[in-house]
Amino acid sequence: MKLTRRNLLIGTGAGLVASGATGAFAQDAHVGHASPEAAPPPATRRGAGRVRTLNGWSLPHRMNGGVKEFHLVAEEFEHEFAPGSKAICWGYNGSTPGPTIEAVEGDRVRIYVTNRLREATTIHWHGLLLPSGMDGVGGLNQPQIQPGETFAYEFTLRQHGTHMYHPHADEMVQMAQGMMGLFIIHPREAEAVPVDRDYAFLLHNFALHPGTRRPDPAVMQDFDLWTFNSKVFPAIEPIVARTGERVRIRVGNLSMWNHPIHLHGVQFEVTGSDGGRWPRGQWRREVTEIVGVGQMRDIEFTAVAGDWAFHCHMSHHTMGPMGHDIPNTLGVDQSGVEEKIRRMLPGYMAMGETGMSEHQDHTDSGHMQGPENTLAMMAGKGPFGNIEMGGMFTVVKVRDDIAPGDFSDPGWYRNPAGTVASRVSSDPDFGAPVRRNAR
Ligand SMILES: [Cu+2]
Repeated sequence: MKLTRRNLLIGTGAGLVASGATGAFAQDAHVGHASPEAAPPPATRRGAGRVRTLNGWSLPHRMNGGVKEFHLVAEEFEHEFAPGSKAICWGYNGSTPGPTIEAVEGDRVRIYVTNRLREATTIHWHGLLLPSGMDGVGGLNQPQIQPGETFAYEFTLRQHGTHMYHPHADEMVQMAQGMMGLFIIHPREAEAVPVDRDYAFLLHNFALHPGTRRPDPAVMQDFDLWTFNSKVFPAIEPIVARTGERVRIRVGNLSMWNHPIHLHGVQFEVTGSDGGRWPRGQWRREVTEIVGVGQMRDIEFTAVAGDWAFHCHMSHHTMGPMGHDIPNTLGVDQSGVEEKIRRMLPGYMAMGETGMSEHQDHTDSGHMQGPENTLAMMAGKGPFGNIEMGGMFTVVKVRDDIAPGDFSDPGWYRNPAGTVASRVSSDPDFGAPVRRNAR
């Protein structure tokens, strides 16, 4: 049965279900080969890229006779969505999403794909213009890559833009376990409007039911974890910039929902997609951009000092795990009921009467502890208290004094005096509040 917060809390869940193995997995990351020609940069978390992959990294390559060679290894490992929530996931080279592949328009690339899963896989290069036999649909374009085998894909990059890679074999399962990655092709010529900071991430969803350790591939709508690069708030890195810098954020969607991605504090321009950077006359000014399933969108803006929320606007997508089939208790007087249930189920808490913010992670006080390996519905502390978010949420942190290339978290914004909303000591002198339909 599906274990939800509700049936666990009211005692019908009959304890925790641990699906799959537990414990540490050897993280067996493979990042290319030693190169006699040009030693690849050390396989740091960040790798060799120009793009800042949120919480992720770019895959080093080696040159071999004018061809850029990469090596992806499909495998299983343990992944942490945020402290307190780990799962056995699938991905590439020890991470979900897999490392970002970066190359330049015109490059000849050869990508080795080794399958260390226990079932066949392939990789589809989503949005890339290439020969049919390199397109990666198992059975249609190529034989499946069986466990233990290595295949080579080779093609010339005839475009630039923000793209993705993902399996086209048992897609429902393999993508549900986290198999995906970014494939970013830089234009050959310098961009007419250059950017100072270039961020990228993929939107995804995982059905990691409370108390379990493997994502459930059968779920189609009611997911538990809504992720930027397989992380949830507050574990998603902030997007850091210096005041006045031009920032690009590339967002791709391999989840099962469309996501209206919303940025506070600025009007951004939508400047590109899988189709590359659009001609300037097509740039659109927006504050929310829907990134549809299977789509990419690039947004750009001039950074304005402050701490600015950046999130999906589907309100369930900025929440942690929840019971989707619970009755609506908003406004329901539960006094007395709580006591009665507590006699049968010690520690039971009636919830939802005044709202859901009691589902905040109050681990300091020991309040609202969920099942093992399960995040609270809301989390995160800011300079003014609980942020009450989860899932697809992070903060764009812009400061006047950030050095170029410094991506470290600058802490919370220090608001200039007199620029913070605050409690007033006496009622405003409006007389009776003006209300519609007042009698
Ligand atoms: Cu969303």
